[in-house]
Amino acid sequence: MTIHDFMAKVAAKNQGEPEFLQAVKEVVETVWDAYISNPRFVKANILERIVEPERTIIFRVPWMDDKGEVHVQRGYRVQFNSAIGPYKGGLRFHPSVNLSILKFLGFEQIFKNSLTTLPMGGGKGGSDFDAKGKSDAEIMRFCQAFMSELFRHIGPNTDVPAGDIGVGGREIGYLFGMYKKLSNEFTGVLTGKGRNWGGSLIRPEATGFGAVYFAEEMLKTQGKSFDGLRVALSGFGNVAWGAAQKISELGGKVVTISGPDGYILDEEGISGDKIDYLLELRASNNDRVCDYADVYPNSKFFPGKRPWEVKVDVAMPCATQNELDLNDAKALVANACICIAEGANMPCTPEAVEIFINNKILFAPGKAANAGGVATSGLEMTQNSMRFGWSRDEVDARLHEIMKNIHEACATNGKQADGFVNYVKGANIAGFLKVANAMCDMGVV
Ligand code: NDP
Ligand code: 2IT
Repeated sequence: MTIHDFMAKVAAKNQGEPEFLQAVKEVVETVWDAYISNPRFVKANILERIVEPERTIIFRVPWMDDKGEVHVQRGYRVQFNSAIGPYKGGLRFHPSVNLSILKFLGFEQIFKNSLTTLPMGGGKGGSDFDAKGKSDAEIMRFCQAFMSELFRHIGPNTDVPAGDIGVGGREIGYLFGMYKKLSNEFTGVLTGKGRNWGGSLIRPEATGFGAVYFAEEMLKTQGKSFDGLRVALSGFGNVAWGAAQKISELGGKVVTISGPDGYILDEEGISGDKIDYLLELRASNNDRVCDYADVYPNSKFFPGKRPWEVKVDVAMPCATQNELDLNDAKALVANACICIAEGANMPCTPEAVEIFINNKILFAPGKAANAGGVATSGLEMTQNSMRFGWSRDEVDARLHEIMKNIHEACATNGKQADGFVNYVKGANIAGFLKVANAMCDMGVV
């Protein structure tokens, strides 16, 4: 069997799922040698088993809007792999959600969760619900309707969902409330919970903080730090917010954020109260970033454009998949950008990644760089099991340590003969080996 034959078989079985095939191809190409040279893996047919979700649940979600009109969305939960722990991964509510996107996210989650060293399998779910323009009551009713089916498929030792695009603290509250009512149990079945009802300190900031900690480790390998560097962020959601905080704290200057409508360039730096304003912008359910320029008139809005044309030292895409393409990558390289760390999941296209690696630029894939979010979800699960809560500093110190360890695992498995670290290869191999060995240990199930 060659990589080509293997991918042809996967493509034939998963037609009309481009994002899923994109994610599988990257993993298969980078782990192939480690796989094929291990007779135990090959005998157990691990690679073909690992690209097939253990279970996929698709369900109808009917809900009523404020005018009394009834709408129907589609709900999903892809329970991808439970070899090293209960399924774990976020819920995404966005009109673009389909099976391909959730399978790509669930597949990536297997390796990401493995890298955290915590006992969590991989899963992802969500719905094609569009929160834009919806009232709080409509969002509550939708979350309740979604959970009225999902609750029978999840549990603290079975599957533990969390947030992702369109699902933040407010939605987790409504989802948890409905789960608690239906199951008659107060349990750690979701993460990203509010602080007063089982949540962990630092979880809201964790993905952004973790991505910056990871980038900091990469910069250190070149004797550099964030101090004095210019940074481009995309998105203006949870991940971008956390990253902006930590970058400012470390002395870096965030000069861009973006939305589906274009990007903001703020040469004075996005720090202090401007970071708090991001929360307001996000909570407005307005789907646009341009309002920032009205509030901070010294900044400039570039409609329909992406921030990657701005000259920066570090770029951190924190919005969505495939938001940084070949031309964007070429522009960053031409502007002497030294480090790209993916806060979002798969934001760089394969062609963009190839440009970064060929130019020997520090490039961190999402499954390594953004693993701090799910790692802190894992820490939330630990605290729920202990019926105890750690302090902010304790959680932050554990998160920091986990990100340093993931960086180390990537460096060990991805170092080339010339010393350059291919973090894509390193992350995929390190994440894969643990899950593959666990699957072998458990027999053909
Ligand atoms: P949020 O919903 O909080 O924010 C998403 C942000 O991206 C919003 O500002 C959104 O704007 C913007 N956005 C959406 N589509 C586009 C687009 N086409 N161009 C530019 N901006 C866009 O989600 P998160 O911050 O939680 O998630 C962002 C990314 O990080 C996703 O890829 C997610 O999978 C990943 N991630 C999230 C983790 C978490 O813990 N939350 C953990 C690890 C990864 P708008 O709402 O206006 O569309
Ligand atoms: O993509 C991700 O890792 C997340 N959205 C967070 C998942 C989680 O379970 O905290």
